[in-house]
Amino acid sequence: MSRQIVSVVGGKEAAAAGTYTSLNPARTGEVVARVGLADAGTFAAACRTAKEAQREWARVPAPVRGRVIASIGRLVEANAERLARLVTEEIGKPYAEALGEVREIVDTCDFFLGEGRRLYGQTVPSEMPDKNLFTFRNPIGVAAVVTAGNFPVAVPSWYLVPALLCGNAVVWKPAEYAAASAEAMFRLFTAAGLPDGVLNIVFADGAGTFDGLELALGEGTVHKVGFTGSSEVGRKVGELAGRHLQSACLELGGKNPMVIMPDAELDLAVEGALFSGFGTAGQRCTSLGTVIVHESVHDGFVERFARALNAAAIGDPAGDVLAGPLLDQKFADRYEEYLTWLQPHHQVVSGNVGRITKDNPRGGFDGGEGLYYHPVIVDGIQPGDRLFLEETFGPIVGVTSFATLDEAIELANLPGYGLSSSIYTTNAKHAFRFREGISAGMVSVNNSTSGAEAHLPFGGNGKSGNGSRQSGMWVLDQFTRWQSMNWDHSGKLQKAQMDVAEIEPDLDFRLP
Ligand code: UN1
Repeated sequence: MSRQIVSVVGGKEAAAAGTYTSLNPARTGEVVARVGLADAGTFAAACRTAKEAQREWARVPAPVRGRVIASIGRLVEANAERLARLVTEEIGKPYAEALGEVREIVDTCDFFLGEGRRLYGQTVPSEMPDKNLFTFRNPIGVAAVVTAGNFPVAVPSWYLVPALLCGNAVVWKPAEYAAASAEAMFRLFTAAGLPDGVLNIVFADGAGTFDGLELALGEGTVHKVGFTGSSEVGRKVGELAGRHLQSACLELGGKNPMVIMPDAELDLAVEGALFSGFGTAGQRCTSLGTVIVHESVHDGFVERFARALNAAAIGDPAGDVLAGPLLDQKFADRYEEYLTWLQPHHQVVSGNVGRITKDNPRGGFDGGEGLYYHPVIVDGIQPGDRLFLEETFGPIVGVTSFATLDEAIELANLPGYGLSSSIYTTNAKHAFRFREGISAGMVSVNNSTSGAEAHLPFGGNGKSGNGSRQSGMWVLDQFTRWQSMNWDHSGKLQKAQMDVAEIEPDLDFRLP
């Protein structure tokens, strides 16, 4: 039985201007939810409601807000299997990965429930006597958060949890194709006792969201924009926020490189490349883009990588598989376009290409009604190729080779993204040289490009973002603004820089 879901603003269901049908990508005949889509006006109204609610929420002591975050973590944990099953049903993420994704929300809550008792400011010495300096972290106000559906619950929690903990209200616009998962998470959050209007969920299409955001920014009801999605849309969101003198928190695409040194443990590298490239069917922003492998181990690596991929299971995401279907038709269409970037100088070393069907099966699997695609390894990638330079969200990994580490680093940086990266080596010098030279915000050594832990800074540079970081204590700078205070209790006006005592040194002094 499919669900009917609509936006919830200020604790009340909001009117819908259109509908969207969220389908199960493993069986596209199955409707997961019918989603009422709001218009720009509703989005802007939600931001006004959030602004109202935020005042009271900010006055709730931070340790008490931390207790609410603790309750969210408990509720998510108690509903983990149900939520994970829904994620698997709605976006086709293999169940084990979906459970891991749900775990990431709990980890985020575990981190931030304690932050309620910290949110440290500082006491700072003054230049003058009888004067004290302090810093405070103030909530920003309302955060408008727009998220993708490849991580329909974990990545939103990276915004929602710290934003709420810091005393902000949130208007959350999840991806339409992951609406049921988002709505379930919203219910868990509100069950923890958040006052109405502190967290609002608005389902809308891209255009409605953008127009709504523009309206709200104009009305002064949004003070932080969070966006996870493509570099193309991120640019527009960043521009819009910039016009309103705001810096958005942008988490965008990636073309994440994996460098394999001649001293690498090859089997470990193969395992890492397999998960990085094809876990979540290659649809993580941290998914592997290109393997940059040393020429001396190139042939051995490619042969083992192709063998490992051919042995891996692709199929029903409820089962034990490396990958299920693509997230949604929109992603399948885009992926088919990426496949047109294959050139005569490329060698597909993984077998068949394209949609898995009766006429193009993968072993005994014909894909049924699902959006299943053959996972592809392409060797012979060259630096000028689109497949080398652009993000290809989906199950396709390129391979190219290099002679020196400096050349590998140059290749790894060439596409101009800078989210995640990886090097396989047994030599510490290579690992640190790579770390220093790579432009990515995240570096793995002997590990997958994907699968970051939930309490390290997460974010990218270049086309992967504007330098903002999520997760751990670093995200606090997104959801609070520093306020400095000075308090003079000397009873007189002491002027900074001017009324400062000076102790005269004897600068001519020299040792005998
Ligand atoms: C994303 O795809 O937007 O590090 C985030 C990882 C996950 C998050 C990916 N923890 O791969």
